[in-house]
Amino acid sequence: MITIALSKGRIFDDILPLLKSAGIEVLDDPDKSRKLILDTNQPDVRVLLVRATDVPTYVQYGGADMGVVGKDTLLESGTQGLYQPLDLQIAKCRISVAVRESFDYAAAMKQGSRMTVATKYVAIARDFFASKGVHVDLIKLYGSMELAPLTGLADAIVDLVSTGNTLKANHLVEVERIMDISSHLVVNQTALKLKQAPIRKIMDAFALAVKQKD
Ligand code: PRT
Ligand code: MG
Repeated sequence: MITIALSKGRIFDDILPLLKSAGIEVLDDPDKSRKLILDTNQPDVRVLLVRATDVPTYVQYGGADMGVVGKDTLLESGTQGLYQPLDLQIAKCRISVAVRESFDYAAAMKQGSRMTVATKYVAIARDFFASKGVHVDLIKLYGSMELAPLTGLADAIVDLVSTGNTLKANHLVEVERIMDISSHLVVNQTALKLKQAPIRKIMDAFALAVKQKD
């Protein structure tokens, strides 16, 4: 049995064509069913639905053999014991700094000044501002980061952006792009040894499909 950990939403939607290229079709629709373990047309392949941030944990401890997870989540959670063979080029976005339209970001980035930054991505934000030599006070949030500058909780946020519509709707502007993000395949190292043939088959099909797309 090969168990693949996925999160609902954009990663699930974007991985379906890649699974199909590996001959795998998920039989349940996660939006309609309450099942957390989904069958596929392959009797020896199943899909686990877990929170995006839990995918590395499931794969690291062998609860799943492989999984798909955003680079943002990998960077933030650490990747010990995870084999990361492939950038799948799906669920693409960027991680950026955003502030209120009226906020003077350039002044706040001058040496000696202090800025408060709210984010779910504390590690990524800390590394980024440290590399710029700017002192920031970080506030950890778990969602709706856009509210922080609007309520005075923080001067800036570090968050994922794809179309930019969410920032715009909340009168925020993207002032700096920290890095581009896409989702990666992660594989449990022991599973790769014990179930090498079926895992390699899926990895190779994914790699080919990614290559053919660009
Ligand atoms: O939602 P939940 O708390 O369960 O977990 P999650 O947010 O980690 O999962 P999910 O499914 O929302 O995101 C999974 C992965 O998708 C992330 O880890 C990213 O790698 C990737 N991804 C790609 C995105 C986006 N694009 C994205 N736009 N994740 C989140 N967003 C957010 C963005 O922050 C904004 O609030 O979607 C909103 C809309 O974005 P705009 O710019 O198009 O308006
Ligand atoms: Mg989300």
